Amino acid sequence: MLLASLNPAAVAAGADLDDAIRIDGVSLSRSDLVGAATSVAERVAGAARVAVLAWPTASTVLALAGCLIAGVPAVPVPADVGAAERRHILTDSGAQAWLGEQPDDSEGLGHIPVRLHARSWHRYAEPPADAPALIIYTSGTTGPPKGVVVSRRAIAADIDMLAQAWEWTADDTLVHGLPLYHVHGLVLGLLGSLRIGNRFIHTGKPKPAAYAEAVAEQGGTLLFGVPTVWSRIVDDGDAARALSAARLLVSGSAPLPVPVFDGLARLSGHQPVERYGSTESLITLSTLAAGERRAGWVGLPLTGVRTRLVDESGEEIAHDGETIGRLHVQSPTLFDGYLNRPDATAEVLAADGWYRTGDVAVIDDGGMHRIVGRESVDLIKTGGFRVGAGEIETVLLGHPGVAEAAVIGAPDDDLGQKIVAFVVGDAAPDELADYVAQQLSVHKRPRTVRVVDSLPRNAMGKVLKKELVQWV
Ligand code: MCA
Ligand code: AMP
Repeated sequence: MLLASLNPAAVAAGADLDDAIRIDGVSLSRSDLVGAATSVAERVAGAARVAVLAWPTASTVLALAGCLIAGVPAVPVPADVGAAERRHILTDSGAQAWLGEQPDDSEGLGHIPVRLHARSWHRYAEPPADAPALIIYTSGTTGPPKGVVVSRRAIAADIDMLAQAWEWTADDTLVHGLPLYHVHGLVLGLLGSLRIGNRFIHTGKPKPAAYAEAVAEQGGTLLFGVPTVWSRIVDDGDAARALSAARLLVSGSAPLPVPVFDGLARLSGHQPVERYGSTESLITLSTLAAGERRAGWVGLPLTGVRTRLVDESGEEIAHDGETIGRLHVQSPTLFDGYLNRPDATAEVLAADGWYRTGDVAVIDDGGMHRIVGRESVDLIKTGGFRVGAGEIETVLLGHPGVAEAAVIGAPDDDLGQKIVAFVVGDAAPDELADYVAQQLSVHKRPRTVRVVDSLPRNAMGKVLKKELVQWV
């Protein structure tokens, strides 16, 4: 079973757990989860796909678990989604209804409520392992986000590989406050907990004090965060010291700066485990609970994963810890393709099963990987969110006060990269940031908008983005 801890027979026979999930002030025992999520499953069974507006609530947990029980692919929609992106996700995914939380504007879709106190003890057969579980929307360098089709098999394999690497067991209490619409918070945090059977605490937002409290007062042992979260915890000092009682601190989704790694080690006594992956591949590399953790390096291939580095002509590159190449991955956790986009799928997923990650890396002779950067400057990682420069530029160009637009990710101590937009036109900078927040999502808004007389371009008219980074 994908959600192994929710096995109705085992739960009925006594394998219950009080407080299996704590989220948004609500506690759900394992039998609450089985009963209420199965009731959701009864209401969605037979649907082709449903949208779940992924606020961090018990309703979202039950909606997602119910879909997985019924074998209905769920489309997690960012809680802070704006109008244009919401429309795109619904149209592209063909979602038939909103399940659970509802947006202000439902875009004409029906609503299936999730009832926290409803119970069903119907037994569903486990859907086939190859069936799609989730369609997760993620940004490319250009165009609107693509729907990544993730199978049940991929999710189960990834969680099992990580459980081995991190010595993650039902005795852990996992804590995080990350969004439930991306791999990190949803697949690893929530579904991982429902598979392994550990307690799961969602802190609402990933605030330093909330992580500290979850460890000190609720027995948190295994903590997940993006580098921005760890950086804020180190800056807090007291919060970092409070994590000494935890078992394992795990960082991922973006590069963890060496000073943050060192700060955590100094203040909490724990060197963080780093792991690397993507929506398309799930998590494929990690340092080990029982192995070396090296600042700036993201670890070894998980069991069943193969990696290679290639140069521009596709030739394999030596694993000498120095020579930089394009990182390709083969893994049982790879996605099934981008929904409705065989062209885009073929660009990154070769017929021989190698996934082109778009990242450049080095591998040392012990198999340890260091991510050096991305092939494209147009894919931005801000606070751990992946954002395409192109999608923001398209929205900005749709504003009547903008004639030209170029977006970059500028280095930022807090967010890793911050979104900076350069525009030619007469719109007010604040208005443009709000406009992007309303159309795409709040987390995709430019943190800085600069109105300029002209954009630097080469002889072909292409914007020189590296020069714009220098301007910042
Ligand atoms: C500001 N706000 C606005 C506006 N400006 N609201 C509307 N319109 C505006 N123009 C408000 C927000 O609503 C929010 O309010 C507040 O300002 C703070 O903004 P926000 O951007 O949310 O906060 P932040 O503190 O900058 O966020 C940092 C963060 C966040 C919490 C670390 O970036 C985060 O959650 N990152 C996690 C990303 C993640 O999970 N990535 C995994 C991808 P209020 O606070 O009141 O709500 S999966 C992946 O990468 C792979 C698989 C992997 O390897 O894991
Ligand atoms: P996403 O599609 O949001 O899952 O983003 C995937 C991308 O995040 C990867 O291709 C990397 O560029 C980046 N990433 C994830 N984990 C790490 C990490 N530990 N170190 C550096 N970059 C990372």
